[in-house]
Amino acid sequence: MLSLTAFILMLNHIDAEPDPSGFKLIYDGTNTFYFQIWGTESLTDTWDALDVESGYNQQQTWVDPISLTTQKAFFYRVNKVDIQTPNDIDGDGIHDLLEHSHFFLNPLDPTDATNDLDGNGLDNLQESLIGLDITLVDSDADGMEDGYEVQHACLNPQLSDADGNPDGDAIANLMEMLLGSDPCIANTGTGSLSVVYVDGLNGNNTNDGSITFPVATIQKGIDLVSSNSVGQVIVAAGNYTENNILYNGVYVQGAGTDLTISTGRFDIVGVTNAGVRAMTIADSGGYGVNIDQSDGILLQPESVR
Ligand SMILES: [Ca+2]
Ligand SMILES: [Ca+2]
Ligand SMILES: [Ca+2]
Ligand SMILES: [Ca+2]
Repeated sequence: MLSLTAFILMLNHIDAEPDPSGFKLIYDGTNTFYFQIWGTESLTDTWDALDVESGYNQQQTWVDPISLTTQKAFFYRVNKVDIQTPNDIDGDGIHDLLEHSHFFLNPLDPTDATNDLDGNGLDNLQESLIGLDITLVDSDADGMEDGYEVQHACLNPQLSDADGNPDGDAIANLMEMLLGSDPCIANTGTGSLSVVYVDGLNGNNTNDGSITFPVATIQKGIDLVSSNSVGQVIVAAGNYTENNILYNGVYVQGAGTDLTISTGRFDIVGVTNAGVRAMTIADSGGYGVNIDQSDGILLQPESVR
């Protein structure tokens, strides 16, 4: 004998009617609540989670995908849940509303919490607990992936901190990532990683390139870093009209758009892991940057014109 019973909990209004394609629940939606639908074949059994439905201020219909003809006695229960305090029907740690709003998550499947949808090294549960976007490799779009930022406690995956320097060693966070050094531990001495300062106005190419005694041209800065191995050339605001040749592992960083302006050319040929950023590269009559047969090149001038 077929017996269908709808249990109505905390709902203002609900209709239940048989439907050839399955048992149908019709209820009044609301913007401030969502609904969990549970079912069981026997009131002495545990309730099984059947679905999560969002509210809306209109009549909602939910149809059980199991057809009536194959259904034995069945009982339904609808729970109304405040969207401000969502539950977690599958108990995987990711709340129902987040799962319901992303088609690739299933509020009834606890295994999707351990997937890493965007492949950034953090699984979906870790991202949801931190409040990161589980669809974005780099939630704050600062060039450093979420997983990298979480692994380094001095970085903030929800704040654009590529230019920050929490270890106070003169190498900005993004540069540390690209150079393979730890952004949270100051690089002491020159070692294999060096920083050379360039100041077109106050520098002199006979200087050592320290912050106190900067060199005058970008190329001199590149040459000094390259002679040491890898590192960063920090170029002060000003106009630079030289042509430059970039080498492996050297990153040139200006003071920002329209502050550091290069009207010379950057030749990046046969180079691995190098870059130019935070400066304006103006057209010097042909092209500002020539990249050829190179790999891992970061080119992030604010404007190339
Ligand atoms: Ca969940
Ligand atoms: Ca992820
Ligand atoms: Ca980031
Ligand atoms: Ca640093």
